[in-house]
Amino acid sequence: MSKLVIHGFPESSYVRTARMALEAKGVPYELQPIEFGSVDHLAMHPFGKMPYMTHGDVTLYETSAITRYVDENFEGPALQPVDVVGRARMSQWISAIIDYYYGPLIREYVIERVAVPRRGGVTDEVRVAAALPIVQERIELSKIPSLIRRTWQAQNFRLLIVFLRRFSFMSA
Ligand SMILES: N[C@@H](CCC(=O)N[C@@H](CS)C(=O)NCC(=O)O)C(=O)O
Repeated sequence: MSKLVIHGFPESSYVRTARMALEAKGVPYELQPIEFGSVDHLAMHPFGKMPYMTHGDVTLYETSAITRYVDENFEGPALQPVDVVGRARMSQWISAIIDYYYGPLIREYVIERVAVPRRGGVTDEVRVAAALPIVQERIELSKIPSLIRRTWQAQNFRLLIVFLRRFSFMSA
């Protein structure tokens, strides 16, 4: 069987989520960098993002599609609940993380505080200060720690990535 390849850069939260699913399932894979915006990249991901996946004839983009494929195509621990309500909650959380957490935690906070200075820029402290109360409020609203304790499934990869990055960069 052909090797599964995740195309993207290791720093990306989305790439990490796909890789965590592969690691949890015990599926061997390769990580290959992308020439961002190239004809080859856009041929595989028409919206010009990462990651995308290739596995034999199967090509996929969108992290949720990749993690679902990995879960359902390979042996190993299940990454999705078996019951209907559990799966619906998983989708609810994936969607909520993308819509309500990713922006303030990663785009407004981590990227501004960490990635911008690493690239030689200057952090926009006003932007960071505006993001912090939103982040705090959303953490409190969502009772996230109890969610993480209860299950070890696909939605938690996204959560963990977002929160690990937030916490590891907290003092940056
Ligand atoms: N909906 C996509 C989003 C992927 C995404 O936004 N990836 C970011 C990396 S963290 C990206 O490619 N950013 C580069 C850019 O927007 O130019 C998914 O779930 O895979």
